[in-house]
Amino acid sequence: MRIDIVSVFPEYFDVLNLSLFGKAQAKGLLEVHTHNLRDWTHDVHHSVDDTPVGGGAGMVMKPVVWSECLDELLGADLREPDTADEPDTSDTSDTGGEPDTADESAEPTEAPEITETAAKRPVLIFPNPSAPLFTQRDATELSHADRLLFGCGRYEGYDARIPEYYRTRGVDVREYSIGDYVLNGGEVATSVMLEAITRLIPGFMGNAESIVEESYTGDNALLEHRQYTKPAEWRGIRVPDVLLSGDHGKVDRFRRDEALTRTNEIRPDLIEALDCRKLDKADRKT
Ligand code: 6GU
Repeated sequence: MRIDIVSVFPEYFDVLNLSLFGKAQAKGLLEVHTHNLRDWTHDVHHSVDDTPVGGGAGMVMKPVVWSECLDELLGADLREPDTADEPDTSDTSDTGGEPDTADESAEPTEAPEITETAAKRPVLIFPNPSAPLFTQRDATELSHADRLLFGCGRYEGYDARIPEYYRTRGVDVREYSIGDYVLNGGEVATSVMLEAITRLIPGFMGNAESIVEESYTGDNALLEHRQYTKPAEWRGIRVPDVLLSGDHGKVDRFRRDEALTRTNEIRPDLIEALDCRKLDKADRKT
């Protein structure tokens, strides 16, 4: 997977050369390129933003600077502008940035199917606090992409015509928020999404099974049960006896029950979203 990140603070991403990310690059699983948006400015002040049309506080990132940058980075991957009036809607991937919950309720069965063309199209991601929430489902889908570009906005955001335009050029453009709080720019959100996506690339993590069992994964996403290690008693607090019983059936049932009860307490919205047909009899009692 090739990853490009455009930001006015590209140094922010220097940490990507450390740890698992660095190893994945060394192994050839990933290729990360960071770019300074100001490199595409022509004025002495290297300005990337301007006042909002219609008035209001703050500054908005200029489309002209972004387009010079993105035209260059996307280059050959851009579809000709003259076919632009018919955007490709044949694939099932979410080009419109709609929340994927609608899609989930319609078809709660399988993870989104990745068609060959969808995987080959570059995906351009703009972090945006006013966009649909980025979920594990999005991370899974994007882990199959060949090429991701992140466009980190600052200030009050970026001109809305930027994502609109690149959709017409055949790019799979996404806008995502990472949560209901406001950050100063897209850099932190980009790191969060990148980590969620890249750890799902086969070979990135040592232990593939640990990915399968964790929270938010699969069709019936629950918070994970709690974990314990030895000793069985520590500072007067005992590990639940059933976990020491050696009875794998009982252990599995105990963990499943705990996952259901904890999810119900902490994230009732996830229980609402469960597909009831996938619950067994014992689950329903819990
Ligand atoms: Cl994607 N960007 C910013 N600036 N703030 C956020 C966010 C993104 N997601 C949540 N808050």
